[in-house]
Amino acid sequence: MDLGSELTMAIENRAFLQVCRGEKPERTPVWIMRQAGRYLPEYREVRKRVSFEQLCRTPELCAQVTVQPIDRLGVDAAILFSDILVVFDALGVDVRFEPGPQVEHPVRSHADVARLRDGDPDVELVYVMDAVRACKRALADRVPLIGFCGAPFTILSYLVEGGSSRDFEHTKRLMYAEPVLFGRLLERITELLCKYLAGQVRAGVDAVQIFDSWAGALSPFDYRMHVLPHVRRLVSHVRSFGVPVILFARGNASLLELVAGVGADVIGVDWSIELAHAIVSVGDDKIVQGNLDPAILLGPPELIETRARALVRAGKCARGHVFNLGHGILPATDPAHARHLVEVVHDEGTYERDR
Ligand code: 1CP
Repeated sequence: MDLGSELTMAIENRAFLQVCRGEKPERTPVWIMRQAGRYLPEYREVRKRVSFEQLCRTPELCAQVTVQPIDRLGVDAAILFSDILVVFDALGVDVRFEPGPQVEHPVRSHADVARLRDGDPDVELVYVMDAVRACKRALADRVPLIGFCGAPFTILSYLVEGGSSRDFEHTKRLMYAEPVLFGRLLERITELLCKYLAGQVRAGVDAVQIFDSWAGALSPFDYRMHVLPHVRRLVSHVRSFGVPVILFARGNASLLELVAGVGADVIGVDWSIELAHAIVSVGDDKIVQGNLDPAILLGPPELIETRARALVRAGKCARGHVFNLGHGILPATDPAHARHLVEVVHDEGTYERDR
């Protein structure tokens, strides 16, 4: 079933989808991880009126903040405003953002796993599907819409730790001391994520990014043995619907080779490695996304320009390059600097120069 290619034909700015599909675009496309968020005054304005949780559950407001960076920065793709942890609603797990996530009852035992609900994401997360539809209406085919979820391990780590973690003690204890339970929990989460992303595709997203934000907590051996098979299943499930999949595993560049073997259309690269080296690791037949250090946007415009131009040129050694930061934009960033970045990437990345 190929829902993707036909539905996305109408989109005006096709550069992002062209690169994801291995075609040559007119110019290097750029979007910014966490582009809708706290660095934008218009986002903070919305957040004065509603909590983060309410915002995620109000489709019209999600659409409003999803479009904000398109208007202000001129990026080539929108990303659905939501959070990776909303899937806890389908598992019957309460999470609050204060502002970091806090899970009321972390899941650490057989009994905890048995208590998880088996909710249908089309029902329990219908507000996300409605938000996708609202975003598509609000975008009116100007740019493609990226849907997303957390990768199985990253979601598991929040469930088990109960929030953010430095050393992932509870998660790793479960993995080493109770590998069968760990595997069963990852399987449950993967099952849910497959259905959840299928729902997002049906609702209209044009591409999907899977965030494995905490993959870097694992050694390559453990990532390959315990986690990779689940990621592979999720990626191939979503690709079967015909939409491109970006896989972004953060925090350990030595995982890149493994990640490249999963079969995602685009490999996200964090800022800890030179893009040129990342391209060697994954192979120059692969499409990459990344990887400017978000903190560079705190520097002066001339520095942003020099670094961005160099990165666009480095990206031309890959089969395709989606320009992005190597992690989320920092809340202290001046939006004018983010806009400057987009303009520089578009200027340097125009393919006319190469002819
Ligand atoms: O307004 C606020 O105070 C809430 C801050 C906030 C925002 C703006 C959170 C809480 N989540 C989000 C939105 C969000 N989260 C988006 C959509 C916006 C966009 O990209 O434009 C996306 C894609 C995410 C994804 C997300 N949430 C990740 C993966 C990306 C990454 O940064 O690695 C993770 C790990 C989360 C968990 C989360 N949600 C919120 C916070 C503060 C965190 C991180 C906490 C931690 O460090 O563990």
